[in-house]
Amino acid sequence: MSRDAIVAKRVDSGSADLTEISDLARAAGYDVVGELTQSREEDGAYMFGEGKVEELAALVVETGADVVIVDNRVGPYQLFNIGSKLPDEVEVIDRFTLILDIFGQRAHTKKAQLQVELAELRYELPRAEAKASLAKRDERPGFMGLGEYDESREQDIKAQIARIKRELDAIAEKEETRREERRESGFDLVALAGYTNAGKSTLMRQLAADLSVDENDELHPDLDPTAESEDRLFTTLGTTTRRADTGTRNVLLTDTVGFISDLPHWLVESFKSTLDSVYRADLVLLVVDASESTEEMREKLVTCHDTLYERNEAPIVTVLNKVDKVDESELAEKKRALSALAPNPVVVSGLTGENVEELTARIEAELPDWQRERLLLPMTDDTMSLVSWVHDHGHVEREEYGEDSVTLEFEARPAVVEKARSKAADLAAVESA
Ligand SMILES: Nc1nc2c(ncn2[C@@H]2O[C@H](COP(=O)(O)OP(=O)(O)OP(=O)(O)O)[C@@H](O)[C@H]2O)c(=O)[nH]1
Ligand SMILES: [Mg+2]
Repeated sequence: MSRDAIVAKRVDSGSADLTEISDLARAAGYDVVGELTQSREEDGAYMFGEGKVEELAALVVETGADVVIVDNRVGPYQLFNIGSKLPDEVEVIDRFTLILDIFGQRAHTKKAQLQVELAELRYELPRAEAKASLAKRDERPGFMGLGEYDESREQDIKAQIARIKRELDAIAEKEETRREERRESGFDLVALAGYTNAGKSTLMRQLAADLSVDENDELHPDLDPTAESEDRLFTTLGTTTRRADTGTRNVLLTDTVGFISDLPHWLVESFKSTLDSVYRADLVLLVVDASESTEEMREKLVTCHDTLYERNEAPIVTVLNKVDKVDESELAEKKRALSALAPNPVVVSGLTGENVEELTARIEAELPDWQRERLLLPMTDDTMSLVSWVHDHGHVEREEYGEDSVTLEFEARPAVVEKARSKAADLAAVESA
């Protein structure tokens, strides 16, 4: 059964762009049968102007659409008001509900299903809270039943949220352990990040072209030989890790869900553990579709940097992808215009494989070098836990126990060395206190 949708969007001024919301609608399985835009300030009751909503109602009747998708933040009352002008069976949904719908359809793993469930509950919670407090305020006896019902619904949502968070935390912990195990076995972790449809999965297949999966089966049972690509938003939802052959370093490359603009905090938060593969990588390849206009590239780069900003710990290499679709002078102009957001980018085509060697060379060059360090640790209650932490995060080459001290010589990533130093300083401070 195909579902027909009208996409609608309001902007305060200028002209509304429906490209992305239409792509999202198609990704969710809708046929887009009508479009409506408005440029004016927000109306409190209807979000659009009331006249525009009447126009929308006429368009719904004319096209026989089943759903209206609004690419704005629409309050519950505005949603209700718009709906009241439309034929009864027509559903009105916003951008977030649409994205959740796509994620729900693509969620095939336990983790993805939990994340979608969590996002749905977080979407519902403030609405249930509003209902419960409205019902509580209403003293009329006939409404008491509703009040109790909604209050228990609110408690129920909170309990479910807590339960799912616990389950997801446990999964995240396992994944963190696995990342550490991989590092300990000498792998560098490189993550592909970027706006949805930028070409991450396509690039993944290029970089991992010479992969021999069987060779590593025992070490990494979860390595997945395929990373699907399609000209569709959110083709990838889960996380795929493969071995990439870059030369001297042992690299594990991870492909995961793409970023998109204008997502509320609670939605991003629900997918946090998926994005951990990016946030906790040793190097991030930020993939950008260079065949789009400079303005689109700029907006998407800003979204990507915002998404990475607080949590990302790794250096970032910008990768301008799809250069088979861009001529040289245009590319030079785009590089110049975006130099602040995308400094010193590597230019590739994931599709044709053009320039992929340059990218692998860049990966090798940018991966942080391991540092050698020698620490003299005083013997305190916490010394042994620091020693085992260093074992877990680097290669210990010498470990010597003296009367009241331990000498530790090891190699590790700069960040690990720095942390070990500061932990060692803490030990010394405690001892002298
Ligand atoms: N012309 C051209 N098309 C490309 C290139 N790389 C990817 N594409 C196309 O762009 C579309 C998206 O590619 P994907 O690899 O699925 O993109 P993605 O970033 O993984 O997308 P999501 O998983 O949806 O976030 C597909 O139709 C690819 O064939 C390229 O270098 N050149
Ligand atoms: Mg993908």
